[in-house]
Amino acid sequence: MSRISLNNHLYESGVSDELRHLINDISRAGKYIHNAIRTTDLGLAGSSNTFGEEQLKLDVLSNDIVKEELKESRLVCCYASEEESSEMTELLSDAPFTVVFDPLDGSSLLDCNLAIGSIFGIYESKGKLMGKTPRDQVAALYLVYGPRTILVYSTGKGVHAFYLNEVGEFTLLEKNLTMKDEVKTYAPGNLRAVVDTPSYRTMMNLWLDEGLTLRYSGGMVPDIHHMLIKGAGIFTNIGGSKYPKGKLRLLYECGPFAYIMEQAGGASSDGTKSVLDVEITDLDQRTPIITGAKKEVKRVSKVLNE
Ligand code: AFP
Repeated sequence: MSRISLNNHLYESGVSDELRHLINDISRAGKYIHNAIRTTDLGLAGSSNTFGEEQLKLDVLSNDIVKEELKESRLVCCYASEEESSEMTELLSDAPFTVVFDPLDGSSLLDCNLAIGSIFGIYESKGKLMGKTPRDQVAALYLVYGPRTILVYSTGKGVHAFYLNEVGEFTLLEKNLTMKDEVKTYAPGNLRAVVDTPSYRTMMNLWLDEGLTLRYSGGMVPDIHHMLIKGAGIFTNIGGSKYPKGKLRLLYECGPFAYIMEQAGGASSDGTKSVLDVEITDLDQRTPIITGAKKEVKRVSKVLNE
């Protein structure tokens, strides 16, 4: 039998039992979210998140689903969610992990039926994240909900992808996703910043002149997943006047993806250093991000700093 389940892959990779159980529990949340996307109406919930953004019923439901699984796991001391208040919530004080997550990233793309995702970062620190960096994560994973639902995880031993099969099990799709030092596609986020950030316009013009192909959906999860599957590409979301540090959050979006991208042999940068080395000072903090093929991340950082 050639089928390899997520649980078996974690086990065979020597991941600790506790972390394996937690990742399995998070993957179960992903299955419920997968189902909710297909069955819940797309209306507004009548509430807004920490950032004042209106929440869809699905944003609220996905958040509840994740919280439920984290609680049931009895392995999570504390969590912080992009959909909740700017404080950590304690679940079980002596449990080993802290989980940060964006339960439904890209939900503004839902009504157009584009791919969206969930993002998770796992820390061992019991709730104290201030002063730490995303390099302290012990695992990161994401789920992309597209024509297929795919889960990608890393526990620091490579990056591995699983698809949700017809009987509801995550089954190995590809192990050791690897970034080549090659850039055929670019995914330039927060592009409105070219208006007042001339160096970003310079970078865009370079890509246009070099004949690169645009691959940008507006969903961080599918846009970065595209690069990891193709093993090439560059993704940016950098600052301008509307979002001085770019649009994306360190804890919930950039940190987990930086961990996964660097594990796949790619790079991440906030313009000067790896996103994995950006100090966490606030749960809501944003950071510029340049991530993808190593050499290109270096070149983009240089152009943006000129
Ligand atoms: P929504 O969750 O509001 O749809 O935003 C998605 C997102 O946070 C991220 O997934 C994208 O990479 C980014 O926004 C797109 O940003 P720009 O609109 O600035 O390109």
